[in-house]
Amino acid sequence: MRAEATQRVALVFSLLDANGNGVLEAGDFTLMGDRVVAAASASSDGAKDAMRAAFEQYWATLADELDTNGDQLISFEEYSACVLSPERFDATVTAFAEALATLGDPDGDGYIERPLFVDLMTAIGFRPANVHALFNAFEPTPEDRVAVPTWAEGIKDYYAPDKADTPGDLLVPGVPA
Ligand SMILES: [Ca+2]
Ligand SMILES: [Ca+2]
Ligand SMILES: [Ca+2]
Repeated sequence: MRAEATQRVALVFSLLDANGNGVLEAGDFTLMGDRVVAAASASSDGAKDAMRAAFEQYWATLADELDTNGDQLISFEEYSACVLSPERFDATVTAFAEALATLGDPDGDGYIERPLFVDLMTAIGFRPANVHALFNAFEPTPEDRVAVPTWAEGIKDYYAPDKADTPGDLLVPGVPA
C-alpha cells in the first residue's frame, strides 16, 4: 500500500472513531451524524435524514465487512483490512459523499460556499486549516464557491482506501489549525 494511503487509512479511522475510545462502534456514527446535521441548520429535514441514514449505512457496511471477530466493534487492525478490497465499499462511500454534498447545498444551486464547507468538514472532525487548504485546492469561483460534484468526487476519492495524490491528501494530520 502506498504511504499516502496508509496515512489516510489511519486518519479516516481516527475521524470515524468520533467518541475517541480507540474502536469503531455504532455510537460513533450516530454521534458524527448528529454533529454534521447540527452544522447544517439551513438544510431540509429530508437532507438531514439522508445524512443520518448514510452514516448508519456506513457503519452497517463496515460491521458486515470488517468485524472479523463479531464483537460489534471494529479495531484498527480489523479496519485496516478495508484496503484489501476497496470495491466492497464503493456504494456506501458514494451514498455518503452524495448525502454530504446535498447537505452542503441547501439552496440547490449546485454550489457550496466556504463557510458551510468549513462548518461541515470540521463537524466531521477535520482541522479548519486543512479544510481551507482543501477548499482552495478545489479552485473556488470568484464568489468563493465550489461546485458540489467537485466536492462529492473529492469525498469519494478521500474515503476510497486505495487512492493517493488526491486533493484530500491536504487533510493530513499534524498541521496546526
Ligand atoms: Ca469509538
Ligand atoms: Ca471486532
Ligand atoms: Ca448552494
